[in-house]
Amino acid sequence: MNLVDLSKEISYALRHAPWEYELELDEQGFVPIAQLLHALNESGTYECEVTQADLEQIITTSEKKRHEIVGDKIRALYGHSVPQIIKKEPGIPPAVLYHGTAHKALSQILHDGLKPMQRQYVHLSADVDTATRVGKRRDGNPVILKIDTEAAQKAGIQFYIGNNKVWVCDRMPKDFLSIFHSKNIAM
Ligand code: HQG
Repeated sequence: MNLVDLSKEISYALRHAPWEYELELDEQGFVPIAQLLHALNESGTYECEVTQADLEQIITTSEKKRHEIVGDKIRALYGHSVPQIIKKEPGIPPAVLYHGTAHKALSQILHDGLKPMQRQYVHLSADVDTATRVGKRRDGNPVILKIDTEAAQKAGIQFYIGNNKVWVCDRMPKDFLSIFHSKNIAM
């Protein structure tokens, strides 16, 4: 069983296209594990039967905690783009969060703030390493933005829990952003 491919397909099903799998997310994004396994095994994509043990192995061995099992249900912890807004649990984040992105997006972000773009929420990282990894998906030497979460909360911005490394919010106005690292600016 290729667990990376399986993890990607589960993220696709639970974040972006549950209807392609005849799944319906509840308001926190959960689906019954049995229904997900049924859909994955019906598709004929996998040579061996996908089992709950495979899902558990993905969660315990992945370097990122993307999915969560609670009782007989599973959900994606962040990254959703489905039209139905997934309710996230509010929380108090660390005083500073980070966001890694491409240099080509920087001027737009410093003008408009961070927007969710294709997803439901803006995704922020708890540490520079995580933000760098996120940013490297788009830029070999990404810009790292620093977010003053205390000032943002004072201005009414609510933060929600993704996982231990990922926090989300609805938007992040430019007032609370500063450049922590850029290839163009030595900080
Ligand atoms: C950028 C992955 C122009 C933003 C990652 C980002 C993360 C703007 C891109 C998670 C903008 C959206 C989410 C604005 C934001 N103007 N560009 N005003 N506001 N952007 O993929 O944060 O591995 O939706 O900087 O690791 O990159 O799949 O968000 O570059 O944790 O589990 O628009 O997804 O997780 O891109 O990544 P994304 P993200 P997984």
